[in-house]
Amino acid sequence: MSDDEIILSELSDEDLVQQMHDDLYDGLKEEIEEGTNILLERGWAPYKVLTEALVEGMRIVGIDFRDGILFVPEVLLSANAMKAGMSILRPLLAATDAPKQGKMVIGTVKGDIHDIGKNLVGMMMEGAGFEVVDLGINNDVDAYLAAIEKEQPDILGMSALLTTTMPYMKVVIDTLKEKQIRDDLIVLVGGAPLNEEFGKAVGADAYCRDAAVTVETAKDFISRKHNSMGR
Ligand code: B1M
Repeated sequence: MSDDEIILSELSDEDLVQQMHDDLYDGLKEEIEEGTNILLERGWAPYKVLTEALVEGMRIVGIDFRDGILFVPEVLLSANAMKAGMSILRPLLAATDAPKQGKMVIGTVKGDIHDIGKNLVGMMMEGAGFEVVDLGINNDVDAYLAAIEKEQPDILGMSALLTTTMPYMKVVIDTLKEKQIRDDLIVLVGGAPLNEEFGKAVGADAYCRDAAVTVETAKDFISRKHNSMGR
């Protein structure tokens, strides 16, 4: 061991989180796993580890990716490290006594391979008591239609991270309208380049800024659906 090697377990919480941002930046999977476990052992709530150590770290990666300081291969390593941390948190976030809420099919749209945000939404929805069917990335309209037919979900979730792929959400929603099944579903959309106006323009029920908002929005729509059925 070299003299300057950092022992993660000896760092204060604040320094450890800072170090995890650096390790995520450097794509160090094992260090991210270790840091995640240390914070959990110190009594941090899984959601706090997720948002403060992992999501914040990825936000910093995003800035340097945008500015041409980091490139795709490096960001892929960061994404892998992030996913390793998320897989430790997933069972903890999913372990819930929450009453069963409903079913959601979610997938990233055609042409888009970003899946971290979508996975996070899926994890949080499971934690809130929803059954989640994850279609993965790069879904064309037929993939969504087949899943809706097979799974009969209450909610369709779509994710897009690129300005070039987000218009595809309208293609999917317009097809649902053509097939006269649009009103059978609660359609929620999300992803960094979207906003509320875009959500309305494509005909979604709501744009969800992040995973926590998605959970609240989904619960709200499900309870409204149940109330209107009860009338
Ligand atoms: Co890409 N990428 N990327 N990328 N990447 C962005 C999105 C970008 C903003 C980076 C930048 O320039 N600043 C930029 C898009 C620019 C634009 O369109 N305006 C970009 C680009 C350009 C590209 C490529 C074109 C680069 C290239 O090849 N030259 C390429 C495209 C590939 C493709 O999809 N066809 C590409 C590739 C990649 C990697 C493969 C290297 C990797 C993805 C790995 C993976 O996902 N497995 C990657 C990454 C990691 C990023 C950034 C850095 C981080 C995204 C992320 O995971 N964020 C990203 C920068 C950024 O977003 N600022 C960037 C963390 C995650 C927790 O947040 O995904 O926003 P987010 O999800 C949030 C909310 O948005 C919301 O909730 C989530 C959790 O709170 N949400 C939903 C998301 N989906 C939802 C669905 C819902 C509800 C809420 O449904 C109901």
